[in-house]
Amino acid sequence: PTNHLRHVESMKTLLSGAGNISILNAVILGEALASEENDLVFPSEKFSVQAHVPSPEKYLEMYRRSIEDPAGFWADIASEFYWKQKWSEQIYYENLDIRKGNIKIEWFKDGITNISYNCLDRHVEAGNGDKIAIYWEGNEPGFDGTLTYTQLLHQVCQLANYLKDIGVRKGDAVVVYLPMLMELPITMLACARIGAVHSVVFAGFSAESLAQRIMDCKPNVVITCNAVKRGSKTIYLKDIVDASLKESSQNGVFVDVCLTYENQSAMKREDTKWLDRRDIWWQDVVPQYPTTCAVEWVDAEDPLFLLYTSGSTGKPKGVLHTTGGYMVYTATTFNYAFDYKPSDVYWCTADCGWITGHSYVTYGPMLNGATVLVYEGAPNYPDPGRCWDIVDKYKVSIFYTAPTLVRALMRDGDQYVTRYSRKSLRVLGSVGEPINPSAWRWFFNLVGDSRCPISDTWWQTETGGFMITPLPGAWPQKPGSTTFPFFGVQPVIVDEKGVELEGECSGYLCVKSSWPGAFRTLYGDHERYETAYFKPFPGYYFSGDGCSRDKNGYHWLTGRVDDVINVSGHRIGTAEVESALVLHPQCAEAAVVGVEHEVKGQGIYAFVTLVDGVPYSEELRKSLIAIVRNQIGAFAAPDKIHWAPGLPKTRSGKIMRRILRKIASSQLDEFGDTSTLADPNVVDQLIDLADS
Ligand code: 6R9
Repeated sequence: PTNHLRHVESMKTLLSGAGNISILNAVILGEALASEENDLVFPSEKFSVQAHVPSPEKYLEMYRRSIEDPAGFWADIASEFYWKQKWSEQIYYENLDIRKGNIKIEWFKDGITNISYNCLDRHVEAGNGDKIAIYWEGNEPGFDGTLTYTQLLHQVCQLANYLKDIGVRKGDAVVVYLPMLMELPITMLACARIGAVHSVVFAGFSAESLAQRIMDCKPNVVITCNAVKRGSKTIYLKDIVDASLKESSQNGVFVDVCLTYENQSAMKREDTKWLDRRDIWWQDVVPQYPTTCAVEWVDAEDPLFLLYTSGSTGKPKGVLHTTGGYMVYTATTFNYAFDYKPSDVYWCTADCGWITGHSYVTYGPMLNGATVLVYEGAPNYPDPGRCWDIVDKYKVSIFYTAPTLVRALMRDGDQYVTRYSRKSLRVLGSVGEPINPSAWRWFFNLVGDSRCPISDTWWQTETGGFMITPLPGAWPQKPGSTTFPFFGVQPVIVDEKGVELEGECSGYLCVKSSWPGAFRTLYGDHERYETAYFKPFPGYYFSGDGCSRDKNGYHWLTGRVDDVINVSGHRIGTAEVESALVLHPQCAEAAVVGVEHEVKGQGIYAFVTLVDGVPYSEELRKSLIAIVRNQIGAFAAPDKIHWAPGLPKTRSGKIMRRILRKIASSQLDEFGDTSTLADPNVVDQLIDLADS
């Protein structure tokens, strides 16, 4: 058997010894238990018996089949969807080994389908058209709306018809810069319906970042809204789009149409700046189109969307996902990892501007015909009890969020949680960064009343869907561990030479063989795709994460091992922040590292060398932070600027980030080997300036 199968066997032995009721009670009561083996949180019997995967044995049986007979395993699942034409005999083709030629991944080749059809029409035709597809909750309490599956289908068709009418064709890119209005999933599904490739840009990105993405994929149409309120702040999105379109046109990329939704609760149309030949109000055109629209049938390997993410260089990577494999994979992972039942009300707090919103606000849930809650506002507005207010209002049963929010709410105090019933909750979820055991326990004990398993899902923009995740009800959890791989996924931990490690180990997390939801390329740059992900450890997909595996086979993610930092679950390349800083005329050089942050997970710590003769000042510090906000977005603003007369470099001029990380986290006695430093005095200067 594979390495992982052996681990599962050892876990079974563990379970047979630990299934005693006193441990179970102690864990459920949240008592601190001394030994590691006792640090297991068991699902209740009541939960397990009703779960899709009720036991380790069942998991093992399904997992084994998914590895030994991937074709049979995935064909059975794929058959539940509508295919205009079935895929060819060979269900998948892959070459993940760079030594054997170009990297290529294909699933359900020659299959013809449409994901929008499978998200909408399929449910309506099955008689579920009256089921609520979207509950929408506005920023202001009391401001809300709903759409049934039939209504959602109609709205999607109207927009699809409009887009076709203005000339959007299969394969064309459409850039979307919208907040969490119902119009965001509507837009994604409308693009997919006509075979257009959506590129959703998180509406917290700056004009500069948006322009960069527009120039990369050259859409004819951008879809936005005039403004949005988040908490007590109003954000003028249309102004940001205007600035980005100005910039892109100066660089020769012209967008014909800017379709703008009038978000009346935030801004009136009269107050919106307008360019007549380009800007069109959504409400003036879209509702006039027919509510039916023939589907554009696409090949399983036709692109579905582009989503830019950060890498270790300054230029964001356009991750490209295709249709068939992504469809089957997001639907299946959603179903199992959340133990989804048709009666569930599901809420994922992620924004559709990130991969979590793509796979687990829109596609995964809707492929399952789920009722999805979409929340426009900030999770702590008007007070830190808002999430639980919403949970009670809609009887949310599956709540999926990020550790940064859990930690923030934990700090605000238990009274905001206990004020609400939360009785409807059944399953909790976590994503974006490692969840520390104390936050895990608070989430489990307080929010979920020790009743709801937590699915801590490890995955990435690149993987399309969950890779290592608990299956609630199947086995005990260890707070902070993402547990075991999903069906069809073969994670391996390798050392720096790329040798697969066995048993209890720690190293670089890679994946052997493809899975249906894997990304197929980086848009316009297949070479970078190969170099960044498949060259570091030949034969494997390299995730960029560190990971250890304990003696029971549980996986523990330890964070990025590349120059990417994770701030509140958002991936930010240190090089991106550095490139922004050096645009400042008084900044000579910058080096950015991540530093532990109580709420955000990691904070951004920037060492800045000024141009000769420029004095340090508070004003300058502010303008350096402002330049990052303007270049990337507010979420990437440095938490700390550390003045640096010089940076620690090797004699060949390479910045020694290891030392900078130590200085940033005040671990001043642990520099390790500094003998390769070109000028050792630099370190002392930096320490002296730490608090200035
Ligand atoms: C889905 C998403 C991916 C990076 C990934 C890793 C971190 C995500 C995690 C986790 C520990 C988890 N990450 N989920 N680390 N435990 N459950 O977040 O995609 O924005 O591409 O970020 O996030 O470092 O490599 P993306």
